[in-house]
Amino acid sequence: MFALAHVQTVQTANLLHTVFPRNPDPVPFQEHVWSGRDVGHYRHVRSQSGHVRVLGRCIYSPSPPSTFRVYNIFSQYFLVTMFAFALLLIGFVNLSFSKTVHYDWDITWVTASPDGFARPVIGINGQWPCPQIDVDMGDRVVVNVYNALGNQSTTLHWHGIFQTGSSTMDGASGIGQCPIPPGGRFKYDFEVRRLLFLPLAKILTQKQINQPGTYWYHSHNMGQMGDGLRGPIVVHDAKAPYAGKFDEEITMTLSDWYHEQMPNLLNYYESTRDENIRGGLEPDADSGLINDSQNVSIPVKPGRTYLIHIVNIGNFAGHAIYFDGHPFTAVEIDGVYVEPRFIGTQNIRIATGQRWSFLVDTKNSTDKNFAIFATLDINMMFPPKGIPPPGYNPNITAWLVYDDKKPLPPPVDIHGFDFFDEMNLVPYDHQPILSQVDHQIVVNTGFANLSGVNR
Ligand SMILES: [Cu+2]
Repeated sequence: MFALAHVQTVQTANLLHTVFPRNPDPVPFQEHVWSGRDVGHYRHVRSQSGHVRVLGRCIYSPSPPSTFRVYNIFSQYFLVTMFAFALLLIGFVNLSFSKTVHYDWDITWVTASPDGFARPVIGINGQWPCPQIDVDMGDRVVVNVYNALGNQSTTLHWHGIFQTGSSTMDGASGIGQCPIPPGGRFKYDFEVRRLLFLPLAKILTQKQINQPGTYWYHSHNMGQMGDGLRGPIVVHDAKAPYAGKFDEEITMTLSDWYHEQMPNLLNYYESTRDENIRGGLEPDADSGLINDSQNVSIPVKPGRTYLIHIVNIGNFAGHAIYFDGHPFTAVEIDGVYVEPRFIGTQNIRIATGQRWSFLVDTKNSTDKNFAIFATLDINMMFPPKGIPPPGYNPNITAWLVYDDKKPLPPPVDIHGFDFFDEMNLVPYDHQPILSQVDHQIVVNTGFANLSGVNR
């Protein structure tokens, strides 16, 4: 320990001498010949330049008489040295526990038919749905992107990740970065933290993720997330309040889905055609998806507790979701731990971009499989009455499958929802709601019809 401290001390002192050459006393310590009984005692010392250094302490002693190094414990050098040593130590500890999660991603067109209608979708390395990113707290994420689309530029945005101090990695096209042109490359390399003192945090934490919970990534260019370029991110935390209380993890995605490609839909949405035909409403989704598919089987084992992450990776419509016979206990929402909250038989509403994590206990027997029911928010999609056109199916079914040889039962009929109110969730750290407002600024927003187009 001391040997390391000494080495580091010398380096730091030299560095300081270089940076602050006008310091009247650049020599931090001196060689003195002291007797052994002085070890640990405070003494006056005089530096080589003759400057008196008040009290010093001998902290190193081979058998006397010998040469000691005397530190002035009040010296700026000593304090800086100890501080640098602490940073070095913390940095070393951090490095030994964190890792870099590295991806090489070619963004490519893929043909897929998640609801039975085949269309080009945007995938990664020739695969679609896009892969989930799994990282642990303290990890650094490096994603080398190559735009192999040929006909569209692209970016990747990491939804919910704060990108504090790394806004150029945020992926918002035209805001944080230029879009990556076809044939272009971009290296995303980001750190996530809630610490306030950034330069210090940077030294202390290297490039770390310390936002735990559920997130997702998506293209932030040309509406491409609606063409498939999106996937979940889960930041695992060994110190989560629910750590040790679950056996396995499952991630589920929810999405609205469109048969037309996004550039066409965006042109339509921002045209007088849409205004004339539908009063400027957003284009209708053709269907809804669970896990970028429909009628998916999610295998589960009996007598287990699952941590289930649910992400709405869609474009516009919110979802309602219900697991038959399997009540949820909410433990995280949008990357914030909450006091475990038993939702019971109430329904969950998930807005676009929103994330929840639930603990769900499975049944003790494998006698039966259970339906999962999700539906697009038709109130939002078909205002003002929330009545879809005849034949429109906003519903999606999946199953918790205990035994794949047993039948997959149809979902129960639901004629109305009893939604759980998220305002009843309590943050795990009990951070109080801001209450006293000193000054209020009211900003009204609304739609306007400009040149015959809803804006
Ligand atoms: Cu987003």
